[in-house]
Amino acid sequence: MNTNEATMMQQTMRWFGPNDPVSLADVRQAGCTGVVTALHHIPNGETWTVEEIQQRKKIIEAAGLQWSVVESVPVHEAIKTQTGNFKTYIEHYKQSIQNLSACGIHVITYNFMPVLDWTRTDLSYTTEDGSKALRFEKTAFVAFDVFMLKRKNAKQDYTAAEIEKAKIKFAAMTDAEKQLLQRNIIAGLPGSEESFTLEKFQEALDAYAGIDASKLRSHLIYFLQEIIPVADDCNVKMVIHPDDPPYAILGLPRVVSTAADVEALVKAVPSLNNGLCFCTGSFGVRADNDLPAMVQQFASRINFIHLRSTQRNSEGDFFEANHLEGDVDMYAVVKQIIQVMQQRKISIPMRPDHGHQMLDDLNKKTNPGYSAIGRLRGLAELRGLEMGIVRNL
Ligand code: DNO
Repeated sequence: MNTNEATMMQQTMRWFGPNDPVSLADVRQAGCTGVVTALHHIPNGETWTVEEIQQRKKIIEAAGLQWSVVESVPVHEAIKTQTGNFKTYIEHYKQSIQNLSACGIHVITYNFMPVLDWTRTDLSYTTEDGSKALRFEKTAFVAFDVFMLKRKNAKQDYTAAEIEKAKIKFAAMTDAEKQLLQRNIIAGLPGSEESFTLEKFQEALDAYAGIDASKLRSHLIYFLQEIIPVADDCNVKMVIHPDDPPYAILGLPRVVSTAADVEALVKAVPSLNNGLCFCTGSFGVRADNDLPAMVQQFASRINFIHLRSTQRNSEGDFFEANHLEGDVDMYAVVKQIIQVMQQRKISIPMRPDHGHQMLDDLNKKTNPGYSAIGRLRGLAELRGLEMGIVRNL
């Protein structure tokens, strides 16, 4: 083996646990050595016990894999709004960090997006080659917000032209289409921590009345000031996942969308265990995010990587493109990551984030974005790209 190869990214895939239609054996055959998973059955806010963690770890190791990264230990909504029992939930969170560390798991992903995790309007958008991708269509989103949810003041967030387009779209939609759109937006995509009915959803949004971006940021910083010292003590790297999409939606603030956002967190809590999950698909939706420059800027804190591309248009829509296509300059990003790994003399875990539904995936029930073959294609292409760059250095 070339010595440079030792610094290639660790290949992993997300696995949703024993009920995932993609098995651990599949993940292994895809070329992975690690998995990224979470104890999705533990209610949000409760402590992950050593017993539960060990039980899951054994299953993974019995399949010849390693539990490389936790994605995610959810942050309870009360912590984001600083209401109710939020201090108790923070104590539970600290205990979960300690327990994971005691079990030998040292990278923990989380996010701080209010109410909704990642958001799309269409989960089976047919691309030009017939494979299916996830898509965010601005007009559909505006139609949901203004005409279905009927959120107060929603109209202020859009231009008159956007509202007019949404009105026309909404009028042409069948009831089934409306229901599907609602489900896609609020019923929770895989890995999301919450799922809602329309009424409950409005209540969840209302909890953020009076919480603007600067307040939400201060709540995140408070949370970091509490948990990062614990992570320092037990050698755990906390990595925050960026907002997806990386801007405010539905009147909710979002504070992990740009380099300046991440910089503010780093300044407030400088420990290197206050780290970043570098997700190219999320950050890449904004044309003003310079991804290779961000890898360089946060070189010392990127401890988990999601590689994915999106294709934007001028209407504010985007769809998830093939991994080496779309708006993300994957060559430049991977090259920069390799440099970081060589400087730090470490291998950083990476997962191909999402994949199209293609070939046999099209006839199977798959978790949206988490098909076996689509991700296998992504992983294979990324691995080849990486090896080509490494061997050329
Ligand atoms: C989507 C994912 C998100 C992400 C969480 C991290 O595929 O990237 O669900 O895992 O936001 O906390």
